[in-house]
Amino acid sequence: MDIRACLFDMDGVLVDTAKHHFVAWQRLAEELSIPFSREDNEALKGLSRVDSLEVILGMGNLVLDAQTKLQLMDKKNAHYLELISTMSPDELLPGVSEFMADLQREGIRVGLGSSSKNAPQILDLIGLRSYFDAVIDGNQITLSKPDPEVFLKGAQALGLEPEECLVFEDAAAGVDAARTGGFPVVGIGSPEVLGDADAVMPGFKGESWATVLARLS
Ligand code: B16
Ligand code: MG
Repeated sequence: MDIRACLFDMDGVLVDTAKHHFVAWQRLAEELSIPFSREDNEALKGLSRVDSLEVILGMGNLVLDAQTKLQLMDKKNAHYLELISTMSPDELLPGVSEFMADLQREGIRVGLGSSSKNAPQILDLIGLRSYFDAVIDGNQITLSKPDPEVFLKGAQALGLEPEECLVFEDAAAGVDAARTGGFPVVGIGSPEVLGDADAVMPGFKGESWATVLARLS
């Protein structure tokens, strides 16, 4: 494998924003009288904001007009932005900074492939922005994971082919997206959920570019 870049998903790979998404979606679901648990939140990982809302409305068999859905999404996002406003580099997942520094030393290019429209702001809050050669997020895509659009645009922005970019993903929908696009992919989390990835590891703690490559060989 001739891998020249890494494409990172953000939520759940670089930083644990899932807990904040959960709190914000749960408050909205409560207002709509739809029961929404932490397990239900798992299914939303990697999905766009609108797709996440559709899943929640589906759970409550609720059909709403487009205008109301926009208002609900704005409300959820305002609460989410409030929750993440105090986020700092302390909230980077373990080993992420060290891994980024190692990629820089090794001359491996770095891109973001996140469904989140809040990604640029979060990269700034967690102090990672300077590592990224390309940032593709929810603002530049029309199709949500498991469609590969976000990763294909990432590879294009780096001027590379999919097989030259290693994707890191924590969501099953994201692993599917990478595979459909022809990217090698490392799952971050448990093999039960991410078994379709080329390799699965719990996180970046103790990892380096050399150890990740060894997992793929
Ligand atoms: P926003 P990722 C995804 O980010 C999250 O996993 C998902 O839970 C969220 O709904 C989505 O971003 C959209 O986020 O509301 O901030 O635009 O995992 O693709 O980095
Ligand atoms: Mg994710």
